[in-house]
Amino acid sequence: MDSQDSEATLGSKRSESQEVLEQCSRLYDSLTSLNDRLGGVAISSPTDRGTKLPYVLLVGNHSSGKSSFINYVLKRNIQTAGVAPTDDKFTVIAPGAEDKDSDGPTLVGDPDMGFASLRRFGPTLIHHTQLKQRDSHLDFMLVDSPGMIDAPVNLNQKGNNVMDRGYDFPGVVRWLSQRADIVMLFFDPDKPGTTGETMDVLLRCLSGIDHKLIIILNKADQFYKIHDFARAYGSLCWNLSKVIPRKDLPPIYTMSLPNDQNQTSTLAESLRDLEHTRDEVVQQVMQAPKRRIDNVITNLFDSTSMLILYSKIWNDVVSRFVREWRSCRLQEAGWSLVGGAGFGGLNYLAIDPMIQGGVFGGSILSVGALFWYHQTYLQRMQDDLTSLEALSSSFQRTHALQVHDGDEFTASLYQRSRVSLQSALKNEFASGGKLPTVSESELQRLQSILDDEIPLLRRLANDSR
Ligand SMILES: Nc1nc2c(ncn2[C@@H]2O[C@H](COP(=O)(O)OP(=O)(O)OP(=O)(O)O)[C@@H](O)[C@H]2O)c(=O)[nH]1
Ligand SMILES: [Mg+2]
Repeated sequence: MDSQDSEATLGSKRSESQEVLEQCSRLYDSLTSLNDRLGGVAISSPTDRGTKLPYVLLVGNHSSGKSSFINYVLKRNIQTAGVAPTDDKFTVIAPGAEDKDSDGPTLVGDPDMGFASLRRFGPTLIHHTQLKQRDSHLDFMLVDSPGMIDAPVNLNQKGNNVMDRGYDFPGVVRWLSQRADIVMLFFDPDKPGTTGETMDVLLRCLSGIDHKLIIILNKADQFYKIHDFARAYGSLCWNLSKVIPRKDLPPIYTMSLPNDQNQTSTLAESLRDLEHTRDEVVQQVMQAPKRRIDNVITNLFDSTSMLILYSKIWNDVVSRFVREWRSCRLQEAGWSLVGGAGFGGLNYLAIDPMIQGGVFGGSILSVGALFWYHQTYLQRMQDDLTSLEALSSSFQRTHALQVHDGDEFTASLYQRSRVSLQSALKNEFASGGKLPTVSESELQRLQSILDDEIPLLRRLANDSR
């Protein structure tokens, strides 16, 4: 194949990938009106659907080699590397026509970049972010982060670590890792998972994203004896196993970056092996744009599944409430009818007007009292139906098969959604308006996105590689 042919094939593959991404975006948009009807919190808003370009996030201990890795991949000295804690900023390194540095407010203020919703973490964070545009061969971004330090973790009442850095560092890492296409977690021989902040971040921020996690034990050239390596590796596995509760840990890449000290190791022969691993890691990082397609499709699958689960529980709660509400209103109408008929009968029989008045007043009072009683009862019913225990019963009723089969994905969707579902239902009840529900045809439409359209998109995405 000559170069023109290969360029044409590459171009057509790119446009196929673009088509898959656009189709995902259209399908996602089609979910938003239903999401809005159900309180707007089941899936993330379309204005916060991630960055325009794919990106790789680097997190880990200070001095573990994050910035050096970026310089190595980009073959340029972009980030400052040093032995003491060096970076105190989140740096987005993006490809651009020319070299240009911008500050945090510029980065966050640019709606095209996709970092706008970082604003919620406050001005201190914004002033600890920056953008470096560099003329590079990459078609994705790299996000360098401040190294984690061994300060005691300081939690506020909501459980957020706010005081050490002046902003919620784990919250920011969670925000960035949820939207990232690859998350690289760096450790080094000195601190193989023993830094308090690293464990805190791992535990609270990186759970559920292990599919895009690349764990790296860097600076392996610093092991002078095989025992040192065994001890550090064992300690890292042990620490990780506490926060990634799976039988099969994600792979750990042991590598080293070119460095003045490389040659001093007595394990110098093994360094060639470490170089292979380093190349393998770089290869993985280069896959970020392809991972973006997978992540976008996975996100669409996840959001559609979430909306189906949300809708089914929502319908269950609303229908139970509406049933009770109808029965109350029927009873009130029945009593009004009986009162009206009694009054009419007395009137027809020309009974003493005093008695008629008494019957009329009595029936109005009793219907009023019944109405008041029902309102209190319905209010209690709303509280009961939206308690977490009742929502759990609704979940078990509406997803009996999945619960029976021990479907962990559905269980995790429920775990993630129950608190937001609870507050959305409470708000809806409090608004006092007509309670919305999801029709059978809307549910079928969602199911067909899961069963037909997403598998098709996955096939298209595979073909475009
Ligand atoms: N021996 C050795 N040194 C390395 C390796 N990778 C990085 N270094 C050195 O380790 C020091 C810290 O590297 P950085 O890249 O600044 O580490 P960092 O993770 O960005 O650190 P912070 O920005 O403080 O979080 C520098 O002096 C690097 O030259 C490696 O594989 N082997
Ligand atoms: Mg750094």
